[in-house]
Amino acid sequence: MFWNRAMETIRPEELADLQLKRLKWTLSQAQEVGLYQRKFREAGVSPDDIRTLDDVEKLPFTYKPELRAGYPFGLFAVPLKKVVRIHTTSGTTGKPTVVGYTRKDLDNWSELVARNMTMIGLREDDIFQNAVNYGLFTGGLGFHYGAEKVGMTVIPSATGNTRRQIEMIEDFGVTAIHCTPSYALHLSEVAESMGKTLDTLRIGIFGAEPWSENMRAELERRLGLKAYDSYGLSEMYGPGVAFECPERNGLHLWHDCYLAEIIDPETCERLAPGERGELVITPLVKEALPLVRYRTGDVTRLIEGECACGRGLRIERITGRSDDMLVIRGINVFPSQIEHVLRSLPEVGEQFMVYVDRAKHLDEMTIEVEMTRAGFSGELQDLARVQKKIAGELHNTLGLRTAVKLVEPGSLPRFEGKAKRVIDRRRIL
Ligand code: DLL
Repeated sequence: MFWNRAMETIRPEELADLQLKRLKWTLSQAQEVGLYQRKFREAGVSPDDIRTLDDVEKLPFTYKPELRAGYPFGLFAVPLKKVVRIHTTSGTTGKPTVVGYTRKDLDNWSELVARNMTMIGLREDDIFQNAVNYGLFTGGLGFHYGAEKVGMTVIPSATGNTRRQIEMIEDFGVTAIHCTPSYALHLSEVAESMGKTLDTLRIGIFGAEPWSENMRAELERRLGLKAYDSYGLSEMYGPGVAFECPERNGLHLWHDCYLAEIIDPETCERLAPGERGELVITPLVKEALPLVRYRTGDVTRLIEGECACGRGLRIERITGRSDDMLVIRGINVFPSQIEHVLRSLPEVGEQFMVYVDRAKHLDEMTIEVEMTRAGFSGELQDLARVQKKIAGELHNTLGLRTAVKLVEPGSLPRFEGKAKRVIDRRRIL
């Protein structure tokens, strides 16, 4: 079933014309932004040089740290009065990345999410529990409005209180649930311990973090539903960039709204069709925050050719990152953010180490922090105060609780070459 059959099954020649027209429009939007005026000048290219879709290779890439320069609203291509909502996502250091949406952006976004949900057979008579964070994270409101657009009965349950979530599924006869795959696994475990079988559930939408085919099999077995992968990123509105159809052989990337390229992250050269590399996206319809060749950092490959469902372009499930970003309980964390916080605290010494573990299906982050000599020889209650302060500062910046362990100066490993400060001990099932 289609939400927008014309766009979802558009013929390749027509699609190319549409993409080129929209690319040119996006570049004219980008011209409104100081960052792009400068970047185009430095690259010696003008939007008028773009005559074919392949000319996109003449354009400069946009890197996440560049978004920081415009904090908070400097990258918007429209006056603030046209921006009706903002979301944020992790930046690479102290301040978050801010994403603005015009009215039209919100309409585009909910349409894309509605397409996803219709594609997997969700309808007006479905009861949809949206068990993700409803704040600045795009997964909450993004799916909420998409599901309402389809006409489903939406339960904005948000996160937390797993037993209550399970009661809601049972009491309201929930047919579809959206959450991170790791939370879904936790939910299944708690449901089992409560002796609940959650028979009404038929569809699970899982995303915002990497997961695997084994995890899909486990979730389907334990929750008795069909599980679908959902990919997106805040810089591209949020969820709704690519989504699995019932064939579940790759995720359909909405080609009328996003122009996808795959590059070698080291050489920045474009790779041949089918090769695996970093996904670079130029959004084609974004008004408030236009972006040009945005380096997502996500590793995947393009799957060309038509799918049995009738739709076009697909990407394979995201298999990794080309940078050091961690996704912890659906929240993106850059080690540079941790470093930024720690370096701003006088009690903290030279080194730190970050350990990521999965305990009972949920991710935990532990940060070992070397103290300064003076800090470490202080009273025990001082140490407890410092530990609390560090954990508080990290929570403020990362939006995530971390366990902080203070250690003696000189006790953490020193690196001769590239420091390896993050040890990810999770095994993605
Ligand atoms: O995670 C948007 C989203 C919400 C997607 C709900 C799906 C469902 P950000 O917080 O900006 O946005 O994080 C984006 O998360 O660049 C990927 O590294 C990772 N990610 C998102 N979806 C998937 C997925 C939302 N299905 C970053 N598989 C992206 C693997 C994913 N990684």
